[in-house]
Amino acid sequence: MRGEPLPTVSVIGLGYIGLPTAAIVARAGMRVRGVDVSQSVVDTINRGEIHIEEVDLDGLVHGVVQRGLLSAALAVAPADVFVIAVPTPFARDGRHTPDISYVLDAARAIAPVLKPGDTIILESTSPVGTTADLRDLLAAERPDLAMPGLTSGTPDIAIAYCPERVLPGRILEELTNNDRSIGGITPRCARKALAFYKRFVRGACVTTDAASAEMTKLVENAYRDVNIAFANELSIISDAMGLDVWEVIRLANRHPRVNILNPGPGVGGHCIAVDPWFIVHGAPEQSPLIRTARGVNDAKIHHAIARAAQLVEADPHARVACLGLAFKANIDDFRESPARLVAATLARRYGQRIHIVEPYAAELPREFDGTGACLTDIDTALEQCDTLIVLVDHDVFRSVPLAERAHKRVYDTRGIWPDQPEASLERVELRKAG
Ligand code: SAJ
Repeated sequence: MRGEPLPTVSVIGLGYIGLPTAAIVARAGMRVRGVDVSQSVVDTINRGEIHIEEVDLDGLVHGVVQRGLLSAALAVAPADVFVIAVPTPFARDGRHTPDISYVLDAARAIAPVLKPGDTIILESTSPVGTTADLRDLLAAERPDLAMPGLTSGTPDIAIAYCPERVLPGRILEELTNNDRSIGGITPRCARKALAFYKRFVRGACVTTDAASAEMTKLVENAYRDVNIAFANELSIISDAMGLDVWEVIRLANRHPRVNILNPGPGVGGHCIAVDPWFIVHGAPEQSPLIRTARGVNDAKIHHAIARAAQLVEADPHARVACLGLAFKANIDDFRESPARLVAATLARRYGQRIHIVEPYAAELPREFDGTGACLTDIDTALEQCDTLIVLVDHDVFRSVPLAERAHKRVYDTRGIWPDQPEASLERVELRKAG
């Protein structure tokens, strides 16, 4: 394999997964054409710059663009390997139905340039069966090419599913070092895709069939969602009982076979709060636990709003600092963030009393316009605010010493200050919301 000429690669979709993947493939020496529907994304990358925030990605992209290994374009061109990394959002039907139209659009764009020997790999998180749908679409568009699973002879094209499993903030490291599941429409397809990933992945690459690989990706995030739901439900129970959930979890986790995750203000991001629905949609009758976990995690956001509001109303003159808007610690991603939802709700209700601290934001998101809430820094907030609501466990918040917060009223949704004096914490049973 190593002796074979390097394949040319086309990565369709240059977002949080596609761009880092394109850059890492290019770093491994392969010539990569990235394709995106946005002219400004294409122009930015061709200047050697990036349009997303990710640790070390700027230097990597700059380097591979300068060396002529990575370029971006609006149109798909011939290549040996096509990697599809486009979004798979919900349809706008309010029923959490997966929308795979971007995947099928990408397949339609690739179809005219396909030639015998090419490999197509879908990386987008997808409902089970999507890789087969993609194959069927290509078969319809290119009846001249033998597609895998539809011919008794050797197919012209290999098609596989290989999900990413990287953590935002550690994408480059995890793209290289994580193990990968590679699911082929046929075993031969899986082997072709494996040969590609072996060129730049150091983790183990395990081959399987396409549907199992699709399900594996959904299961990983549903597993996490269910476990976070357990922690969030415990926090709501503990609030009702006047207990410190963090103390309960710390003690329970001393059991050798117990490892409870962390409660928070809800589950955010674009994966864990989304992917479980793809399972529920595929098997609605068989997935009560996964569906309920989604409900528990969504309900935790409203619980956090109710508790925070109770604290804000406890002293009508107090200035309140909401610490964090990001969907999790130490990143600048505010999309699908429970922290942002809690802070915006408080801003709408309590206006100028609300001060937002988010070191990763240059300005407040749109929904804060006209509320009177302001963006401030942690030093000013600690000087001026009497009430602190911790919504994100950014390191800069975690490191605030006790002396600077001991006399404040605190609602800590993330448990970052275990030494906060009992008297300063709101640990009362929630009034029944009207
Ligand atoms: N969260 C908690 N309590 C916890 C852990 C997380 O409330 O104990 C919350 C976070 O604050 C955040 C959300 O869950 O709001 C998700 O954060 P995360 O760091 O657990 O995961 P993501 O969404 O950044 O990335 C996940 C990862 N999946 C798993 O860990 C199983 C990542 O490996 C996937 O590649 C990614 O989804 C994806 O793209 O699917």
